Amino acid sequence: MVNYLSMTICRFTIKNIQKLDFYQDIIRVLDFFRRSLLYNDQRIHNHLKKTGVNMRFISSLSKSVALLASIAMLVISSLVFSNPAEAANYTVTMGAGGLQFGPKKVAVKPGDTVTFKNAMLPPHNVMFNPAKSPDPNLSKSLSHKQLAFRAGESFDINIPADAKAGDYEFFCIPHRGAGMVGHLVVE
Ligand SMILES: [Cu+2]
Repeated sequence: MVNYLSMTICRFTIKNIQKLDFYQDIIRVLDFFRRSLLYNDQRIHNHLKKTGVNMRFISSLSKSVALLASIAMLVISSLVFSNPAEAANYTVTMGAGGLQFGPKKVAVKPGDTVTFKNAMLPPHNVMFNPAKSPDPNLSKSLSHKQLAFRAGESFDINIPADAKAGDYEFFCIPHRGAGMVGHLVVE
């Protein structure tokens, strides 16, 4: 019963924290640990059946360790959930080697910030295209219509925590015709 419970907790926890790359290694180690315990438990069980030798104390020891392992995983997973991944900051150059954004595509997560910085051939701005986005309202609110004229001038665009995932296309008003178009992909 204890064993079944701990295995269920393990499986549930692993499923839930697998998304977070940073903890992949810990999960792998703990999962290996869990598997070896499961294997060990099976072996002890088979041995018990064959020989009739009372090895229950070893079996229960293995169960206790398995339970400890699951508790450790629960602690780790609760740490993960109470400390969400830190927000990242990305930079997109406006006028990167011509009338274009560099990079043309930036992948972000909700809560991240993108700094748009002037380089060549200003002025530039960033307008999101509501027709080419998963959320037209967010597209409008993300837009920075004010033109940046000065060399090195920059502005930040914050991705709200509840941003809908998908590909948001943006462009620079003065240079849209020249192909100054970019993509913000919210993951
Ligand atoms: Cu421009």
